[in-house]
Amino acid sequence: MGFSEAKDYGLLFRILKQRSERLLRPESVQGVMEHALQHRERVGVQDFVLLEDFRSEAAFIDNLRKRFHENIIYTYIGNVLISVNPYKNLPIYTEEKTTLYYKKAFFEAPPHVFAIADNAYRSLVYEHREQCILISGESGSGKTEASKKVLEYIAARTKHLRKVETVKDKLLQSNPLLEAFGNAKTNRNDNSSRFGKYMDIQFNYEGSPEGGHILNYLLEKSRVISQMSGERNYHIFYQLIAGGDAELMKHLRLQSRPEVYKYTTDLVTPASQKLNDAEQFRTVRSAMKVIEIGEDEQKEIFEIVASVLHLGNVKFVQNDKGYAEILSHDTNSTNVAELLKVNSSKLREALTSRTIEARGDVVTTPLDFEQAQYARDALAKAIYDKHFSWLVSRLNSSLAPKQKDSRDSVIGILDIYGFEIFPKNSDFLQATNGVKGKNIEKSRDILKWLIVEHFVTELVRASTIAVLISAAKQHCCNAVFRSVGRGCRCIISILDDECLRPGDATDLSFLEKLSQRLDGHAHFKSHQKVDSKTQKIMGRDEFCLVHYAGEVTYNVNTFIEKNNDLLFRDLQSLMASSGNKIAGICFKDLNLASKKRPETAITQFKNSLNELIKILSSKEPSYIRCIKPNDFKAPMSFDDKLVSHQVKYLGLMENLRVRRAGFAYRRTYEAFLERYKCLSPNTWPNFRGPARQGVQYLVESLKYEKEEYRMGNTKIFIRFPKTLFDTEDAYQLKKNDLATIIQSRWRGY
Ligand code: AD9
Ligand code: MG
Repeated sequence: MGFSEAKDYGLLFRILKQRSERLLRPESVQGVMEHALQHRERVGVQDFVLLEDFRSEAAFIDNLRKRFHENIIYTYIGNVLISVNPYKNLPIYTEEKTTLYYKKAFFEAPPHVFAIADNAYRSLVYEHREQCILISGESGSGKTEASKKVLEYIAARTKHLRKVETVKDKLLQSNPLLEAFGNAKTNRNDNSSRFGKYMDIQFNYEGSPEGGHILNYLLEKSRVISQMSGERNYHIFYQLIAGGDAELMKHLRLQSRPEVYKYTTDLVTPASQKLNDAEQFRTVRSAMKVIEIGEDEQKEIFEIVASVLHLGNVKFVQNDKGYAEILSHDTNSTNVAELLKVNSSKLREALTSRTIEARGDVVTTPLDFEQAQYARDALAKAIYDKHFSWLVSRLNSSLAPKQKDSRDSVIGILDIYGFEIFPKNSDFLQATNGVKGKNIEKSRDILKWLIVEHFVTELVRASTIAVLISAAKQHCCNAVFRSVGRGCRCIISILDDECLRPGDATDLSFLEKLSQRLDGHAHFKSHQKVDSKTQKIMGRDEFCLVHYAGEVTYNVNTFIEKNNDLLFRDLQSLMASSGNKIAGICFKDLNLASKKRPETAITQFKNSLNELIKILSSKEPSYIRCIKPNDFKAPMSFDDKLVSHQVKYLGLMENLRVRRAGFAYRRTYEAFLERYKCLSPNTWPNFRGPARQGVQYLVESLKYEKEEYRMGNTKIFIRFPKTLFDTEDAYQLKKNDLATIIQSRWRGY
């Protein structure tokens, strides 16, 4: 029942006024407090700043656990959202929940990813500040799910606005498409993102999403050719095999069992998974349709995917001179050649020999058995990787706004494997107090490390040390990125130097240089030293970095090879001649004529990283920190030890400590008065004077102590979170009470 429908406003208002006065009597405030206390006992506090013992990690984890068992997965530290993966579907993303977050301040509704999204959206549309949402957490903690919820919320939030449905559909459908090609089942996550993703959602002047742009980082290429036990290759291979119709399968010469292909043999697929894959394949195709990838393009995409599978099955034999050969009746190589529309004998030649130009002479040398296998796998990786990047640029052309408006602004979402270093206290304090420049300075380092870690993870993924790559301290970051140590070198430049050095650079020679140059650095330990934590002597091919939450040992095996990222020239030029248009485009951009050495992987990565930093530096960040509650992907299971580790390396305790100091909460007088006016007889039901005066009445009625708040020019600043939350609790109770009165009075009429 709304006020406008009430017949006797005067009577109604008198009743409400009396009730509100009664509610504000000391004994009823007492009641509210008791009620709130009981509630907190059971479900914990919704913002960690309310914890009595805010320095205790045990209390922190206790609060997370309590809430988790009540199916409350979100908690704040001020305006940072902590999310614990529930590993089950909760009814918290309904339309009703969505509308609950429209135009709300954080403390006005239970913590939620929608609140982060709404806050970013409002800052963008009403205050014209560009936004980015940085999502961090370990693999399987829920980053990608959170990023999807942000997108869904924004789509729902803007549904009343005109003409943008197709753009929103495209933005939403970009997820299943990219996930099919860039996600895979790993031991930690059945749908693990194997690439970093930064997505801009572009808005027009009235706040409607008008387009989008995606940047992708470092797809895990090694997965295309081999996977760890229990893991799978990229989803699309299995989806195509399970869901492709007979005609397509015939065209692609594919059999319906992934086990027959070397690149997808490692895991026998259970029937239920096959059904799911087939279903997902339909989703992928319909996503392609929405994104306006036509039938012809789709066919070419699947030809590329199938050609990678056939390529994996190409077998070599050793001829009597000890060189590799492909038998002329080998159907796998003919399949590849036909699907990619390249000359089949040239393909066989390129896979078994190598042309080198030296001082104007062209020399072709045959490859031995191992080199040929390397060339084949390198080709498979290159095809898949370049094709993935092509897909992203294809998506971008479809997502590009039809008309570029100079007033366009964006919200960026960064979902990338890695963790954040936490800024030093003093700087963070300044950042929270609005010194934006400082904050940006800090986020530069955070991001550098974030991506470096991803890169290093990529390099070491094959190694035996499945360590959580943890957040780095600033100086550790320096060791990797900046000039430190003797001779002023950092790990990256030493690696590049070694890769570019003509002659016999090896992984071990790289390690040797590293040990010499970084000897004595507080955060670097060479293999000659003892690993203090585990008390184990490191292997001769290992080094150790001291990270935020512990020491991580890296194995240098294949560092040089991965950084060089070599694909033999013959294969490159053959692929550039492909009649499959997409494959041709993917390889044509390589400057084959250039005498210059191609950029190393790490240099390319540094460039794209700088690009990302530039983009993010101009935006205001919000943070979502995701936590994985157990290692079994199981609902209702909360492993204290595992969570404690994540709380440490996500720097959450430090975050909380900083948040407790200072007047962390601020609200404009208008907004504060509008929400809480029912809590003072002087401002209820209406207050006609200046908002500042109204708020003054409110704080008097609510008996705020002097040290609890400050009155600014346009805003009230509140020091203790408890003050604010008590006010909010009183408001919630009052609101319910008022609703009951209105309803009962009206029924009586
Ligand atoms: V990785 O670094 O890409 O390997 P993410 O992205 O952090 O990782 P993801 O979002 O993929 O993890 O979540 C893993 C799985 O947890 C999902 O596939 C869901 O099954 C589950 N999950 C995550 N968040 C939620 C949620 N809010 N509600 C329900 C969830 N299930
Ligand atoms: Mg992910």
